[in-house]
Amino acid sequence: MQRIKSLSDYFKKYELSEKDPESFWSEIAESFTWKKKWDKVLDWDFEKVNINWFQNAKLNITENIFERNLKERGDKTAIIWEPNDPSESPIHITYKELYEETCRFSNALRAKGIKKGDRVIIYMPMVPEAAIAMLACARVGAVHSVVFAGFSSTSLADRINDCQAKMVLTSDGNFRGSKTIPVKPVVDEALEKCSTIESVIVLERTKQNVEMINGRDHWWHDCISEEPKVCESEVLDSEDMLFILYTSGSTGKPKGVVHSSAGYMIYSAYTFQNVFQYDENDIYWCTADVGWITGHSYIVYGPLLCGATTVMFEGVPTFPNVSRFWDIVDKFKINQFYTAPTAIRALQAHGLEPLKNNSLDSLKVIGSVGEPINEEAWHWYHDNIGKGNCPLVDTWWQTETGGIMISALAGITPNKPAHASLPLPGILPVIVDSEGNELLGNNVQGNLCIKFPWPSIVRTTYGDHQRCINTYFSNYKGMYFTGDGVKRDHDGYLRILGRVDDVINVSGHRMGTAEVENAINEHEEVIESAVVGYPHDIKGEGIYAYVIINSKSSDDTIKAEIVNVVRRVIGPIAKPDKIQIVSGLPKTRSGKIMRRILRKVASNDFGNLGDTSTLLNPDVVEEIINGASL
Ligand code: 7RM
Repeated sequence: MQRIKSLSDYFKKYELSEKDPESFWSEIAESFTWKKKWDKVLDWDFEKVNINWFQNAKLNITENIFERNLKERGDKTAIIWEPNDPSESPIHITYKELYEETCRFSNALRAKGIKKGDRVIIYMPMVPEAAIAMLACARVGAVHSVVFAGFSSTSLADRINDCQAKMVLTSDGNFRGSKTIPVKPVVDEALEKCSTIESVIVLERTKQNVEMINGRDHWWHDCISEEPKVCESEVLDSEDMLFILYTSGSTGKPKGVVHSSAGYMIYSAYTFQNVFQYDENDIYWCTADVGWITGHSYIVYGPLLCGATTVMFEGVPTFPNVSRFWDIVDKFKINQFYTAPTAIRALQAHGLEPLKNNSLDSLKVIGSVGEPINEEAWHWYHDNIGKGNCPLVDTWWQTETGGIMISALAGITPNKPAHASLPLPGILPVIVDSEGNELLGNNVQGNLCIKFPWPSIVRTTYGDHQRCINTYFSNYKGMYFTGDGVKRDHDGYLRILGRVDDVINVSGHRMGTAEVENAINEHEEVIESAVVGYPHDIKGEGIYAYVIINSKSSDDTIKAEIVNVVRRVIGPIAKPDKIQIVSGLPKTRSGKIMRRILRKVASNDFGNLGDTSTLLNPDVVEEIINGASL
């Protein structure tokens, strides 16, 4: 794998990637295993959104993880698994063992009729089998779609139906902190609304009682018990779908972001290697869940493609106490630690006491992802976890980008607090104003677009290509629009300012305001609702809901019911933090809700509400301010 060694090397590679992207990427691609090489490196069209990397090449990503690594690293630990309960023993799985387990499960998938192109839903806790499930799908050419196990049965059913999945891989239950959460019953409930699922494979984890439906449901251990430890991999085309991952946007329905095989493989591996500057014997830990893109690219694919040792943690940062993260760092002598600002802020709130028995001396690199990291959290993380001598990589990217786009390279790019800093080689960011004019030079602020394809760019939104075009490629002609605001400072370093659309980022989780509104509106006494984000000390953004109701129940009762509806429809992560019952919403004469005003009120920033003269109902603003739930 090509490795950037110094700042001047970075600038050199960046320049090459800009001048001659095809030779730049093909040189990187050469270090992978191909069944057949490409005819052409790149063909692209941002109008019809037709992007073709490594045209007509054939490969299987799992051969690049296993066959390519086994000779040198067969006995090296691939995954260290730390269970929820620290008194349960961790598990170390070597590359050879992971290969064999993946093969056995691949055979099991084939035995249940899974073929290339079939969609398989993975709804599992953070256990090694979740990674094995992903890899086995990839090995047989099935398209996995991991659904975060905290999502409700409704959300799960929506995703199954959208991609017409044939199979669900799940567990009996899930250990999370002091709780044991049922998982299989959620799947059962979802499947009442789905007709495409032929089988369900259930991993035994919590050993709680679950109902197994004859003919449909099978135990994981039974499925693999007779299967051999070898399994021929399916030959895939570069552009064959590797996975679908659902993500929220500004409309109500989550989109199935599609990633393809070759481009995603190359980009996740290249960025992992270079951003974290992984060395052969390092132990790397990313605290994300495999249900999100960060887990896909930087727990599973990127690290395993690079032959790294990657840690998977089943639990939560606060169980059995708030030292848990730091105990794990010391326990496995973690060298690279990658987490989200929300976790940092939550732990920061407990002060330095929880750190007093930890050395953290093994750390070489610390990373941040998922949301803007505020300067205070940046310094706390840098000074107390990195002890002032670890580079902090603030990595900006998205589900749709597949891998890290803008970030310092550990130990190479000078650190600048709260700045994602510089684009990776091959990434051409542009800042545009609302008319789409490119803002050149330094000290400019605007919307972040990317004007050239990179290997792991989103290929389509599953089942609705037009939606992909409309969402990402129509706002600014000839460019991919990220939905984020950005500032280029006087040094040319980039600082991400957060979403400029109706997406809010709650504890690093993307949430469409429309999605939350739709859930709230399911309550039969709700007439209308409007959801906005507001600054939240720990979560980054909190969810503030304005709700018009037609009810005789007390406000407190209805608020509690609304919270429950959202929990049931989406999942606990989307619960509103604040609910204000209102008699009306500020609307323009054309009937559009003026969210700008609602955002200001929710942020306790009434001073300058801006122009309210176009409002149909200016009186309601006063009422909203007076009743604001602050
Ligand atoms: C990886 C991930 C994407 C959105 C993105 C941003 C925000 C992510 C950073 C960040 C500032 C960062 N994928 N975001 N990383 N904002 N600095 N380092 O999170 O699809 O779930 O979310 O997250 O708004 O558009 S995601």
